Amino acid sequence: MPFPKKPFPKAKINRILKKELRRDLSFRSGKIIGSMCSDPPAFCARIFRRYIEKNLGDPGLCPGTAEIERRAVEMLGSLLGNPSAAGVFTTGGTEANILALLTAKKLSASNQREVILSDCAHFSFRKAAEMMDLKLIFIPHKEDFSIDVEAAAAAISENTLALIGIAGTTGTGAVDDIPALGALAEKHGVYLHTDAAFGGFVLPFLEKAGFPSKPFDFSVPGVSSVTIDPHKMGRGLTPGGCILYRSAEIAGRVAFPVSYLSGGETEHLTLVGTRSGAAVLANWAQILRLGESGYIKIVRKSMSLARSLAGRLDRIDGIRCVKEPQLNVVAFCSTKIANEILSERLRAKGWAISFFGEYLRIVIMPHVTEKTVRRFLKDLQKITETENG
Ligand code: 0PR
Repeated sequence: MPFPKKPFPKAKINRILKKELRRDLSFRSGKIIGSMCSDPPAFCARIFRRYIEKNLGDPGLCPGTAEIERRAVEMLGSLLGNPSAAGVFTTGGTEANILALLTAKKLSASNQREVILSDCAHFSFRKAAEMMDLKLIFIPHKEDFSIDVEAAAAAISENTLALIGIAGTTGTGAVDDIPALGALAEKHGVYLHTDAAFGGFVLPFLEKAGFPSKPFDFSVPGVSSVTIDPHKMGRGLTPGGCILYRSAEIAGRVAFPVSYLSGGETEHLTLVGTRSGAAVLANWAQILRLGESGYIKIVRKSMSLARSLAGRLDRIDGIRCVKEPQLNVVAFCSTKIANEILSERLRAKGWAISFFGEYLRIVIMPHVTEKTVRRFLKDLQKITETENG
């Protein structure tokens, strides 16, 4: 499509969109079961639309929006065991994780370059490593898919820049032993970042929802920063990530000064410049709308369905869950045919499912219902019966 010489009529633009976007999946279709995002709630979406012009890249233009962001950060800090945490909303977990490593780098006195992390870590750390020329030391996971802490301890050296703990891995929802990593971080004086992009809005509510939880946040000594994403289990909308630092002093190390904007001297804590204030307002509003009791309800429903799905998967001949769901992530594999074939067959039936090589992943997000799960299991059963002969 060449650059348009003259304006297109609105109707024509809408026709193109309608035609092309027909192929896109919607959360309402009930076919998206491998995503960590969900349909934006109506109230949250309305706020986003109403305040769409807000740009937090120039906070002097919107001091009110900037104030709401400060309150949102404080609220998330108190959820994560540290009301005096400092931080900023980001475009998502990727930007937050990159910022965490940038912060560690800025804090390091010498030229340390090695980052120790689980081989289940999200690929955002690989992006960070490429950008900052860091060396990632991948530690094998244990049978429960959490990091082998002893192996992590053995990898620490004078070149270690940071340790990463994951509170809810992308593939299986496993939670690393953050207290053990925290003890290592304190002993060796190393920066520890918790990636709770997914688990940040699940773990704090698990016990009250009737499921076991694990410490992962600022309540753990040694944790310097935490990624937590409102656009995942925060039930908010995209773009909605957040990075929180234990103190304003740590956050200050990544503050980039800008002098000429409308409000005078200001600083950016993000990688991006111009950024959506509407997304921050909408995600803040969504947290207020739900409150603790709302999140407990979501977590209870998602966890119950995840556990029940895991039980039903295990009863299918030729299918095995690779882990009992610790969070609302269900990972399973085929014991008879190649996982790749299974994933192809499921995708051919319209299921948007994630494939990790050794296993397939379903995320029980709020839009995933019992009805969807039943439909999925029926298709899976049919495929395994046909393929297994
Ligand atoms: N950390 C963890 C533990 C993650 O699982 C993810 C993304 C990130 C960081 C990065 O977050 P952003 O994608 O917000 O930058 N996890 C999902 C995944 O890779 C992201 C996702 C979301 C993928 C929706 C697909 C999808 O439809 O599976």
